Amino acid sequence: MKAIFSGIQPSGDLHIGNYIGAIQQWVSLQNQESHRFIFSIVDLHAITVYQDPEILSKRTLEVTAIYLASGIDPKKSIIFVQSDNPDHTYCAWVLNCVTNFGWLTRMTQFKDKSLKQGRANTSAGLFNYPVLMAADILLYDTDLVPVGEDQIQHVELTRDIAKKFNQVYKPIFKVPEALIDKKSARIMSLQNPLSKMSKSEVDPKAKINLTDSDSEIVEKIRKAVTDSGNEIIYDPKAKPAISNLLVIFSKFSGRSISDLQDYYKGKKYSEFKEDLAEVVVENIRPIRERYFELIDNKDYLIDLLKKGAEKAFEISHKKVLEINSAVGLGI
Ligand code: AQP
Repeated sequence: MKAIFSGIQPSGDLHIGNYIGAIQQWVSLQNQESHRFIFSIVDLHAITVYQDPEILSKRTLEVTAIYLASGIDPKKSIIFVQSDNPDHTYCAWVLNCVTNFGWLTRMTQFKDKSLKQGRANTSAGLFNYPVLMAADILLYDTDLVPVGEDQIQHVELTRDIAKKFNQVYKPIFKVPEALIDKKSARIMSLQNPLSKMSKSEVDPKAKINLTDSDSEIVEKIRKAVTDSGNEIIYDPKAKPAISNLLVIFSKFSGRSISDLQDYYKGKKYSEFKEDLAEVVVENIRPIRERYFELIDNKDYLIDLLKKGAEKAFEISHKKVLEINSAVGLGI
């Protein structure tokens, strides 16, 4: 049975970039009966940057409710909170010991985030975070990791770590691959199409959250920046803003980008944006409505997460015993 693992940090409100780049892919994969699906809420990753403790645990439940509201089915997938399974940090420590320091210094996400925060505010956890991600993936004999483009480098590092461990000790880790939908792997900010749509973005107009109301969505799309000229064509270099909106339109409508380009030939940006807003509103509304039902039912969510953590531990602990035996840990 092939295994698919992925996760999202409860570090802010989830947006349509997280949905299109990750969750939408997970939902479409989920019907393959030959696969095992494991989706985590990776709270230990979130604390690599300071999180308000009360808000963090609330957000963990919110992300769980978003997974379910978006169509992740707990009967088909294991859903659990990363910190509920101690095997992740244990395995991360062992993997740290086979990870070259130089590999981590090359991680672009670390470089970007530490530059933004300033070195003095940058934690060692942020530096080591890709090793914890490698542990998340390798503990479950994962074959495929469906992620957005910003995570490809971390999956590549996971492959390097697995190969190094297998070579130094015993070949116990499966070497996973990233699963990427190239066009939708990087949804950009609605206010700056050269920068990624991000949870930590401070300008609320730059991102559409999965819990935004209909009117908020319409307003954000109306105010989204466009490019010079008036043609609606997909050309990320010359027309980054319109290209981004075309990808979002395509992902929510199921229409191809070339079909959209043909349809909007000679039409105005305003008409295109109006139709885009309608499509996004129609797709987000059922997710938001289901989310608000679920988030009111905390006991159900907590129970589901506890059961998920037990199932995850059952799998991961077998791998921990293999690690111990390969490395010679314990007696
Ligand atoms: N803009 C995006 N376009 C496509 N995919 C995206 N993902 C994130 N942003 C986009 C994908 O969503 C999953 C969850 O990511 P994460 O929670 O591990 O953190 P991240 O990639 O750092 O996401 P954010 O939203 O940018 O959060 P902050 O601001 O907290 O750093 C991953 O599969 C990611 O690729």
